[in-house]
Amino acid sequence: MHILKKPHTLPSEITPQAVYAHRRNFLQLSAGLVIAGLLPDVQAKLGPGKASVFSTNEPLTSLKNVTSYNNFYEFGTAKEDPAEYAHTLRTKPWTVSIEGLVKRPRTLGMEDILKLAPLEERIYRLRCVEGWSMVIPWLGFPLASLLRQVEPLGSAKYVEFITALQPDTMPGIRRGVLDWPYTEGLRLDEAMHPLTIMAAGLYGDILPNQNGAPLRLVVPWKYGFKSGKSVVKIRFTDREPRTTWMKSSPSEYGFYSNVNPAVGHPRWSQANERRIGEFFKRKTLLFNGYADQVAQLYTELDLRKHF
Ligand SMILES: Nc1nc2c(c(=O)[nH]1)N[C@H]1C(S)=C(S)[C@@H](COP(=O)(O)O)O[C@H]1N2
Ligand SMILES: [Mo]
Repeated sequence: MHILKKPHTLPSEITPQAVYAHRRNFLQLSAGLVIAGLLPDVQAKLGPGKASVFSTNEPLTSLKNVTSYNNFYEFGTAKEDPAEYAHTLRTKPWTVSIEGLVKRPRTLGMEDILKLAPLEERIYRLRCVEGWSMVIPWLGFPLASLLRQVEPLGSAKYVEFITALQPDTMPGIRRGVLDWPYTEGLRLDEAMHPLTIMAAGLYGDILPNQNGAPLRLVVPWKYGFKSGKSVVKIRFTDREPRTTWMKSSPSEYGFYSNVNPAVGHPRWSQANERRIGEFFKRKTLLFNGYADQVAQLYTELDLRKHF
């Protein structure tokens, strides 16, 4: 297991704004999740001030921007399309099948999944391959808690994520922009890393459809497209899965897709990024600023070759 070297946010470092945001989140969380009937006891599990050691203390991107500037191509390719069209996505009932190279394949309902591990707030940077970024307060749990349910076999080396395909609710899939359903993949050690979470909420409430309801992957050190939305199937494999973006353009999108300012996209630089809501660009950080936690996963990899 890879242990964090130092906490990113100590309680003493939390800015007044973050404290405010956190209290407000807590209130929304209690209300939102109780109303949704998802986790009546969530209040006992997440108290105010219990910021995760995995969280950044940078200012949050506004809820408005987080929920109205999205990539979810199933609902269209324009940033405002998901907020406009994703309300039709059917999220109840929802099951996630976990299969492939495992001892005990299982299909779990959303209610069972939420009982596996307490939801905690993780404030993560999200860096899109297009050159913008956000800071999002997710509510989630480690993907490892879910993967352990099925007892992976020793031969399992990778995990593939398959997301929802609802032709009648998704206007975007009728256009041939990508090969549907949208799929992604991780190496098993990346999938088991404590930074990798499944998010069921953000800003203290259940996940808005446009952000990948009811359950989406979040891998903060990789470009945003690795974080598949509305996941329905997880498959353990012994071979590197071919992902949607690799099929669409292998020279532009590699399997690893680690955020790397030194390796440009063939058509644009990845050296800088614009934080949504800010005017000036900032420098992009290696592994999106999570190098202390994840660089050790890649010591044997040439990151220029395995981009
Ligand atoms: N199923 C699905 N998941 C997806 C995408 C998509 O088009 N379809 N877009 C990805 C991209 S490119 C990004 S940047 C993030 C955006 O997540 P957000 O809208 O919640 O910020 O979702 C990722 N997950
Ligand atoms: Mo993205």
